[in-house]
Amino acid sequence: MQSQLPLLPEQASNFAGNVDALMLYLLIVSVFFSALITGVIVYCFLKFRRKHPREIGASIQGSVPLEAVWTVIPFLLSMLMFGWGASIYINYRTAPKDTLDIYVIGKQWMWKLQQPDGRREVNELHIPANRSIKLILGSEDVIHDFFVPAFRVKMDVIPGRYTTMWFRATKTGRYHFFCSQYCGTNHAVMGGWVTVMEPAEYSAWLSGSSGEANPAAVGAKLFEQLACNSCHLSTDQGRGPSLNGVYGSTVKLSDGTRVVADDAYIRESILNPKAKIVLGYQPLMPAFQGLVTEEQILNLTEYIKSLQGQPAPPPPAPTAGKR
Ligand code: HEC
Ligand SMILES: [Cu+2]
Repeated sequence: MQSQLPLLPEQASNFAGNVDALMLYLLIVSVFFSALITGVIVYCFLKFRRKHPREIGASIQGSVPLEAVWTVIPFLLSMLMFGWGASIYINYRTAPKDTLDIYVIGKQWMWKLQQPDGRREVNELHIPANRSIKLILGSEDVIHDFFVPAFRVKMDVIPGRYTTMWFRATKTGRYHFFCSQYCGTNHAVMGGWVTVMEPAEYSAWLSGSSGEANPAAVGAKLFEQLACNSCHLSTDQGRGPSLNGVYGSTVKLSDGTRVVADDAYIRESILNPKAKIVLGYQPLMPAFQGLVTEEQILNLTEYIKSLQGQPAPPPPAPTAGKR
């Protein structure tokens, strides 16, 4: 509705309309009450000023109905702000299940993005329209923030952990994205463009990619190179649990709690395995903190994801002894 206003960027995602409507509501409430209060101040200033030096003010006893009115109306207006804001926030924080997952890595001062099939881009993001997209964001150095004004979504990108955000682009076109967390000298130029395409166009664009290595395949190689497969076999016979189907499942931990094996859990399991010990296993996995780059973690994660319900993927290392 307000998209004609040149003040606001285009509305190009599922969130944009609702965020703008809430913003307009906040604006109207704020302007209305600012004007009302200023008006009353000026009015009272003129009306009740002391007209001659001996004047004594009338004694006012208060009014219950008046107080009820100015308590209940602002209460309802602010609860509407809260409820409406919370519902947008919850929707934004809970990504639907069938998302297209794209990895985004921020570093001073560029964005590296990777499509699910492995195609990489720098400062460019191609996505299909009307498809739920989930960005999984990580940083190689300092805090950045991924912001697409036309989609009304942004998320901090923090070193040492993953953050995620999701949206559905509703209109094809090209939209600017920015780093919106000051991150050093070239912060201002740390941005790029999202290109939203028709799904068919997007598939064509993807298939035109120049045979870059698929992240799951790179991850499979790493899995051997780092000797992960000496403990993680395709069956539960190894020293570590089988990773088949672990991604997205609920893992029971030795302290009795449960955790959903998402990207953040896999990442932590690799970097700092002692943080959460799988029930029934010894804490003997070495920490890979400092030994693997963000990109390698991402590849390993993709590989582990690809193990969903497959019978026997990792080649068991011949040396894997039982204990
Ligand atoms: C010395 C044996 C050993 C090696 C090498 C090893 N792990 Fe592990 N891993 C374990 C054990 C034991 C556990 C279960 C106990 C725990 O949670 O720490 C585990 C747990 C995990 C989990 C959590 C699994 C679950 O079911 O929740 C992941 C993910 C994982 N390892 C990935 C890796 C990756 C990737 C590598 C290679 C970079 C690797 N591991 C190397 C022994 C090992
Ligand atoms: Cu930045």
